[in-house]
Amino acid sequence: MDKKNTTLGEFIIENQSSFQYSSGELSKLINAIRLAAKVVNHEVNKAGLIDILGAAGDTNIQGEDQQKLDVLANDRFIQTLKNREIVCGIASEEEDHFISVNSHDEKHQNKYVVLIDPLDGSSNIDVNVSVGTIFSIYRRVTPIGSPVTLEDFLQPGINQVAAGYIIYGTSTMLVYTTGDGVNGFTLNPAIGTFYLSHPRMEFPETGKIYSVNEGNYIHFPQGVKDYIKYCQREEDDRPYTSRYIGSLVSDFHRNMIKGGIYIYPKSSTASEGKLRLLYECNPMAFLAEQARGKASDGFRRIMEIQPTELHQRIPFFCGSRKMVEKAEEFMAAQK
Ligand code: P6P
Repeated sequence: MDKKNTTLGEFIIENQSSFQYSSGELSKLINAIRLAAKVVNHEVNKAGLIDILGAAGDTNIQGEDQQKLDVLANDRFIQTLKNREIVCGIASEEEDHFISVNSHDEKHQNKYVVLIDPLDGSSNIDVNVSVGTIFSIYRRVTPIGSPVTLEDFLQPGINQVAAGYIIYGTSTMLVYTTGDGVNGFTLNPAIGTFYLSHPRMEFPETGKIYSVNEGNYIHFPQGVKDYIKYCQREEDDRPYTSRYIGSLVSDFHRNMIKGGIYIYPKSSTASEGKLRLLYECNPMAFLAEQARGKASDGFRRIMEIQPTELHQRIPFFCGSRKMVEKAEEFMAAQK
């Protein structure tokens, strides 16, 4: 059932049967994320009015200033997921280590782990630019009945059972996949209900938008420099348009609707790029592929990369399939 104006709750129930092997726990998990999204949306929308703007004074494991709102978003999502007793483990981009959720599940019977970037793009909060939450869900790989381990989190992206994002923009949307296409739901804040507004979202096969922080141009690999110059050349359907919001979820969302490519490459100042494989690249890659787009590190399919640590970074090329393939050609040809 993908008729517009279906509520997210109805959609989850109608599509329950398509969740492979799910006994309803995955549905409960998506519902928990829906609830946390509404709470965080409320806080994001009034951030300018109460004292939750500005830095929280702490720094996260990445050494980045933690904005108060991303600390709040982190706490809300973790608490909501813990309370629903559906997951056995949670890893957050804002936390040094994973959290074993055994408060009531003393027999460790829950089978899902969730990885979350609670508020991506949080440096944009104080300037009122859209930010997002990114989530990624796996089935645990260690035996049910035993405490969750790091191995349960260090899985390749192809093992994801669900992934999605919430974008807190001109409207608040929840966009997610369980492996059967990508669907977008828009929140009606007056009644707190998400409605199916963008059924079966797909990247156009190609596009005319490229999203990269060109301020780092001199530090980029030659292949990325050559691709940027290709985008800017006056020939065929080019020059393309440069659009870079500085918020992955927002750039990804616009490019999925209009067609485009997002690139965060490695550079002489960031040897593996900036984005995290587990918290940002794998979930966005799952969505991209489910929306007939593509996601690589410039050479390898993102979802086939075997993670080695929770917070590892990876170069990221993602968007319309033909644009990613063209960028990969320049990466392969670079000296
Ligand atoms: P830069 C936000 O911090 C983020 O992780 C992505 O959401 C965004 O695309 C990127 O970093 C922006 O990084 O270095 O261009 O400011």
